[in-house]
Amino acid sequence: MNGRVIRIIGVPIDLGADRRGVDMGPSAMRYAGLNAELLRLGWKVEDLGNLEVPIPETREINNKLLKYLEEIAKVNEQLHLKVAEVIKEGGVPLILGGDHSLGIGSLAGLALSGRRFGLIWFDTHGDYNSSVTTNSGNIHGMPLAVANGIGAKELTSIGGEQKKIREENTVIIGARDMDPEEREMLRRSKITVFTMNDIDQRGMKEVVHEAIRRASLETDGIHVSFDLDVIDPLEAPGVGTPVAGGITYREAHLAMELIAETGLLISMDMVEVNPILDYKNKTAELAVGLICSAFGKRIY
Ligand code: EXY
Ligand code: MN
Ligand code: MN
Ligand code: MN
Repeated sequence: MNGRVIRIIGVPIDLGADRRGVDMGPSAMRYAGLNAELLRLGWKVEDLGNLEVPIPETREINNKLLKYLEEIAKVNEQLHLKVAEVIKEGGVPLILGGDHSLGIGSLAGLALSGRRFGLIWFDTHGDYNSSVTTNSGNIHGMPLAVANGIGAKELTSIGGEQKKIREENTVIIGARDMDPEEREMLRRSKITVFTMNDIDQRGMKEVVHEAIRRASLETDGIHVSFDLDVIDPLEAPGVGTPVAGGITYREAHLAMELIAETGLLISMDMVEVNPILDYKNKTAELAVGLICSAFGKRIY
């Protein structure tokens, strides 16, 4: 490997999701042998441990449209500073979730680091809601909108007032469950959305090549935000918001292998592993396998 260090940051947060348990995702992925596997690939690895996630005084919700806003803002404030620090030191941030609300901090940290990055967001969902459009009030359904400057100021202002992503360099892959308003907002944006139908019709190889082309246009690297619920629940049961008809185990690995081949991967989130809903740590093991494919594991 090129001497760069992968720095692992655990974010044991479940406040952005409805189902408890996803806060144990970082432990489940470590338990599945993440560090040893990356070392075996020749990477230098430094595990920075877990960020502190505040325990809310009560689980009763005071803001039904932005549940646990203060706590989630605090965690993402910490995360964005850590991500920027790792990038500035020439390291590779690998952020383990925890629910997808951590995407707010990852993307704000990348923006703070000054890198011009493209974004490939693997997800069943658009994660493009705000307090105006959400039906659940769960902030893990909002991070991509927040990164595009849409939503609660407490979240969009983390890392500065400016938008953290460029729409023309942002691609969603695997969408199959969007809320009506977020779908409209995405349609009006310049973000590219590849649905499951696109993957069925064009194949994962063509979709990923197109995604890489867009994410690398006038940027100096790609951030991958991988939400494990993009994979079919039959192969990844341990997720908080499963939706039938997802991508296959092999399509997911092919996508990671194609991205690895570009040499453009600068950082990665792996989120929404919920060990309580999993079967014998199968989903966490798949997550570790996908991380290794993204960081250059060769089958042959
Ligand atoms: N769109 C729904 C909502 O906003 O509640 C579901 C969001 C699920 C978000 C998961 C992390 O991808
Ligand atoms: Mn998501
Ligand atoms: Mn999702
Ligand atoms: Mn609504």
